[in-house]
Amino acid sequence: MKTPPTIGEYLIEQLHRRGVRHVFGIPGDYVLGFYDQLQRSPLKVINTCDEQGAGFAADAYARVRGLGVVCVTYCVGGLKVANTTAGAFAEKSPVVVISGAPGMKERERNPLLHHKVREFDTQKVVFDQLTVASTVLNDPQTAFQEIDRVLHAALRYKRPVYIELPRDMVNARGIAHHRPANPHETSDPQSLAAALAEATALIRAARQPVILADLEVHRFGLQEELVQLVERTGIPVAATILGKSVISEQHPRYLGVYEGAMGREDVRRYVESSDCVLMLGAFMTDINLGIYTARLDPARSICATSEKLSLGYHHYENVRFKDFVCGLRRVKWRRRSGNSLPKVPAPPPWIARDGERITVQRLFQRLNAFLRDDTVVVADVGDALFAASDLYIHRRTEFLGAAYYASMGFAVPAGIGAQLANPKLHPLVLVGDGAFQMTGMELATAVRYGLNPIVIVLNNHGYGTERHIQDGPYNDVAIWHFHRLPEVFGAGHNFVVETEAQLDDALTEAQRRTDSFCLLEVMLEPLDRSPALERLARRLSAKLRASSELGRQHGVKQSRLPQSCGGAARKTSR
Ligand SMILES: Cc1ncc(C[n+]2csc(CCOP(=O)(O)OP(=O)(O)O)c2C)c(N)n1
Ligand SMILES: [Mg+2]
Repeated sequence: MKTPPTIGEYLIEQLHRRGVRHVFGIPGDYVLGFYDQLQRSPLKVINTCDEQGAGFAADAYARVRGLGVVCVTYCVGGLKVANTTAGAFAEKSPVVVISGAPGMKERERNPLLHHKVREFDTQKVVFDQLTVASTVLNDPQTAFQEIDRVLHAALRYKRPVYIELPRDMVNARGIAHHRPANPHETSDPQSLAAALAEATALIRAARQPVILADLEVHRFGLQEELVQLVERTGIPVAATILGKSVISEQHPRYLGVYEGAMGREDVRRYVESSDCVLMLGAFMTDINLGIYTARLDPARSICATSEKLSLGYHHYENVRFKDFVCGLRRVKWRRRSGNSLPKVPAPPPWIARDGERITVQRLFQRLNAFLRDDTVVVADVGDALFAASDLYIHRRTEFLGAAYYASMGFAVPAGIGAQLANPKLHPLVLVGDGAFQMTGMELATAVRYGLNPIVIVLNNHGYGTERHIQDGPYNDVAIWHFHRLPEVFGAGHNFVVETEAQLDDALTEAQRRTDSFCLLEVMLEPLDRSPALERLARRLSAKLRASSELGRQHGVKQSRLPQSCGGAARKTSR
């Protein structure tokens, strides 16, 4: 009889089968046994500086490759990836969190073992809230089945899962002759047929249908289906900021990013005057809806996601998102010819103006010309993200940003995850000085594993986004000497950019120096901002004023709101 694999070996085998080749994390004594198995496996361990870096990298890896893994020790490591797992949950990214834990034998009589918080299951209880499925592999009889169940849930729902591996179970053997489950869920055929018939009739009868494509089109790998649907029907397509790049932004039927009143006015007018908005995989977050300025009438919308399908006020049960999209694509359409579509404005030609100081707007105009087919743009929270919404992405799936959960610190580690997930991609990381201070040390990880991201630090001396909503000295950050980082990390290149000409030179150099990371520190005025951030800040501060007004009416004392930019923020770093 063939000896069954150990629990750790089976887990590795199943991850590998699902396309995983890298595992991000930091070991600890509760997970060292499993790290030893990883070391002897075809999966490569990527040691980051901090667990949060590993979590963000695994998230980006999952977005690019379909599944990502972060592996940490009990509580001290696990709880550090609670934030990144929350982000992966909120933005639908299938990340497997593997955590070591005290052995089952060690737990008898409830001793106070190191790293324990309250109960042995405290960490599991936390992750129950942040994942779609979780398990503690505490029984060799059920471990393989549990691994199958949890990994299936990650891929089915495109959300994170949690696997706790007690250290005395890593080398325990599971049951013999286990056959990995391969559940294949299908739509209810009648429900699917009825939904497709109704949707087809609605779209055919519509005067000006439009597709609004969002994040799930990307997560479920339906980009090609979307392109075909657009081409066969001739229906124009807009994307949300979360779904940016699900279709090439140079496609002739592409309208641009729709973000209610925050986006381009011609796109807004076109989408909102449509009598049939086909929302595919849409995630109706406040930012996607332009801080609730979007005016989309549910009565005239078809809304399909992995969780629900509604046509106007009709709801259909048991229809898989993928089957609905593929079904629509297969319908025999008469192609509409579009005459008066809003046109994505071509990036203005860029010529450096002599002696002119660089601004956010000019920086992004220049970056438009810098993007290539193999670029993956990774944007951190802050103006890096807002300004990037106006970039023109060439192919599909090359824009990664935490545009809903919006945790700072995403971009530098995510650039690492994206490049390892697909080595053909060259990351262009856009990050504010504040966000860089959170996870920028992961550039050391890029150096260690031979990666070469181009990192643009938007140095506006503080939390610029917040200055435009409500300012005070709490929005200043400590001054860093970014140009010394290559010295600290023992590799990489640094460029200080103060003028338009320096930006040109630095980008040309960065394209040549591909042996390691290139860091461009772009010196900006503290109150400079992109047109997109200007629109957003206006909305957010109005909202903030409205809620403090409400608070005052309820007798809550209002704090003083300093309007100016904090003094220290005006100093430059050199
Ligand atoms: C982890 C985390 N902490 C705090 C915030 C709140 N926040 C949103 S934007 C922002 C400022 C970002 O500063 P920076 O990275 O320098 O970018 P900038 O706004 O200056 O472009 C802060 C603090 C957040 N989104 N995430
Ligand atoms: Mg900043």
